[in-house]
Amino acid sequence: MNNLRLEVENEIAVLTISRPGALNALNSETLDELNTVLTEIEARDDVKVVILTGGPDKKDNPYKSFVAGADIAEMVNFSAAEARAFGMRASVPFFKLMNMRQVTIAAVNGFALGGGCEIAMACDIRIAAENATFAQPETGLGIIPGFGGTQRLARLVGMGRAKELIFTCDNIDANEAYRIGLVNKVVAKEELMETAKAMAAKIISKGSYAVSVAKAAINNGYDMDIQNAVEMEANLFGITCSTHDKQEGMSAFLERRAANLTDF
Ligand code: CO8
Repeated sequence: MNNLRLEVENEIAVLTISRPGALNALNSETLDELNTVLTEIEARDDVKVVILTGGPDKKDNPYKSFVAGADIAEMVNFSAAEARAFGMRASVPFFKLMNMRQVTIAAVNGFALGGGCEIAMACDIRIAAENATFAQPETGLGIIPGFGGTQRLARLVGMGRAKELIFTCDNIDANEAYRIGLVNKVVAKEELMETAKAMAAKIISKGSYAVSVAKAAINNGYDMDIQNAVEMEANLFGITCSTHDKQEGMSAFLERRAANLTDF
């Protein structure tokens, strides 16, 4: 991989987008590498949580940029057909981040602009360093957010705030992103990775299969009517009741001992 680094430790995969000369902007090669590596990770039983972050810039500053958007130099001469294909090239790995059985956490270590904000929004959870900056600057470039931003931002922060951010291209800081519900947590930049890893470890300590089924229930039910969504939840609840972990988890509670949850 030219633009991604993968490190796996303690069932946590840290996936770092690394294009130091372009503040980790997403080009076609990076999107293809992302798709390949997420497909590989999804098949691994030794990875329960994926933390996505950005590598240092060319001056080796680790807190400059998460992802400064889609690669403008690549997009500048796109035809309509090429632009659509580029959008779909991102859509596939972004949906993997959203729907893969592993939990995905964006550790936002600086600029999360345009496609950078959009890839963070495709993750299950976002933790921001206090210096992080979020924006959807696309309309200022004469385009619209095309990696899911018009849809995921409205779902996360509500339609009014999403419209304001997309129409004005305003930058917002990490605390404002937290206030409007765009990020789950804001921490000192030096504590970003340890906070993300601590949250990952807490999630891994729960029933991993149950967590992945809960993720599917939340994702699948979100756009359904409440009646069908709750019925779908009941079906998935039934499936979790057929597992080793359910027997072990409930028995351990009744026997006043720690549970040994192993399903994934
Ligand atoms: N694409 C390509 N190169 C970039 C990008 C980018 N998005 N962002 C930064 N770079 C490059 C710069 O060109 C520069 O390269 P070089 O050193 O060779 O000149 C290098 O990274 C460093 O950047 P700066 O010198 O500009 O660094 P500053 O600290 O002065 O500024 C900023 C940092 C504010 C982040 C500035 O770089 C900036 O504004 N970047 C662009 C941000 C932006 O507009 N992002 C949105 C892009 S559009 C998008 O993401 C659309 C997504 C959906 C596409 C759907 C297609 C179908």
